[in-house]
Amino acid sequence: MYTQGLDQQGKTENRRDSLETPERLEAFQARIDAEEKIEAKDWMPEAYRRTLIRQISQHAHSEIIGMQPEGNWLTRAPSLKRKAILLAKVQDEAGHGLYLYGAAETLGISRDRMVADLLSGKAKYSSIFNYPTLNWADIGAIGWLVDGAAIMNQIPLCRCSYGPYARAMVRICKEESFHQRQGFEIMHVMANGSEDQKAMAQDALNRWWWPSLMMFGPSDKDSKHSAQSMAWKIKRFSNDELRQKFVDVTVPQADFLGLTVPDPDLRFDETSGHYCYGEIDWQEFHDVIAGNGPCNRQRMETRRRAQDDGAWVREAARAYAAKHAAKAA
Ligand code: FAQ
Repeated sequence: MYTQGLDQQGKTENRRDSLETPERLEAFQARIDAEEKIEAKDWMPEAYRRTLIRQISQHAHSEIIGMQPEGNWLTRAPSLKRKAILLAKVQDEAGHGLYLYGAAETLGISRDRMVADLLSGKAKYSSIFNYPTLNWADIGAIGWLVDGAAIMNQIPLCRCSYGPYARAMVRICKEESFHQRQGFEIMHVMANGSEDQKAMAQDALNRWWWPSLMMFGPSDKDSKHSAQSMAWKIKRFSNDELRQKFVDVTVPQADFLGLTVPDPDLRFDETSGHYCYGEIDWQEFHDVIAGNGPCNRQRMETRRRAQDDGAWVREAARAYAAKHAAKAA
């Protein structure tokens, strides 16, 4: 019996060895339980492969779409130094997208297919990048909160059971740490600046706090993929566990900055040693994921335009490759 796999062009091909017998599934789970890394050419259940393609490609798309909110401030950064740092950060995000597309390609899906799925709206990207960057402090808030949340979620992914994804995450996390520090430093400067600058920093925190908590995904009771992804050690912690870690780390940082977290229900619970926080607006989360956030349409239009504008580059690269292949033949 054969099942279908995706080849490099996104077409299907027969895979002789993909019969999912109970013995094979058991042996696969035993490797996972023994903390062995699964590599691209190893046998894996189809659902494991599909879960990874879904998560890694969504992650890659997030990095690429995630260049837009900060890219919005490249021409308006307040100094040459700030501009140079922001340029480097936005370029890092492009690099992360490319490593991640590369990691997903090892699972047998082509980059063209992933990009087509993003542009058609079939594939998701992180909800956070559908919010606007209205003032310079938003660049600080993105680094501090968005990259901070990304690190909290991504450090455990360095131990993901799938080798190519885990290895890509090691470098990505190092770069995200620099991003988080530069964002916190922007917030620190603004929070200690003039009254107007402090008000901008507070305004940015007010707008980015709740969307940052939403980055961790639905609460555990509503997370449809978590149980299986944790059994496969793709995810090491649940969405709520990571969200709680983020809140516990970030609230003292806001205190240090002299800023107020916009949550009247926030309080430290001595017994558990954790911060208790208010209810997330899950309706807003679902609206944004459904395409109705403040900037969804703009983000997709910009991405489609970039794809169209780059068509000549892809065409030239193909012609160049064909010319060299012909010469070599
Ligand atoms: N936005 O069952 P779960 C960054 C979807 S990179 C949109 O809990 P799962 C760097 C989820 O896909 C940020 N959709 O799913 C940067 C699923 O939909 P599906 C991205 C979301 O996969 C910084 C459904 O809801 N990071 O920030 C969101 O087990 C600054 C059910 O959810 C990653 O992608 C959301 N927030 O857990 C760049 C990390 N949350 O596919 C530029 C890797 C959930 O069934 C500037 N990904 N959904 O239609 C993960 O760790 C996981 O995929 C989760 C979701 C935790 C995001």
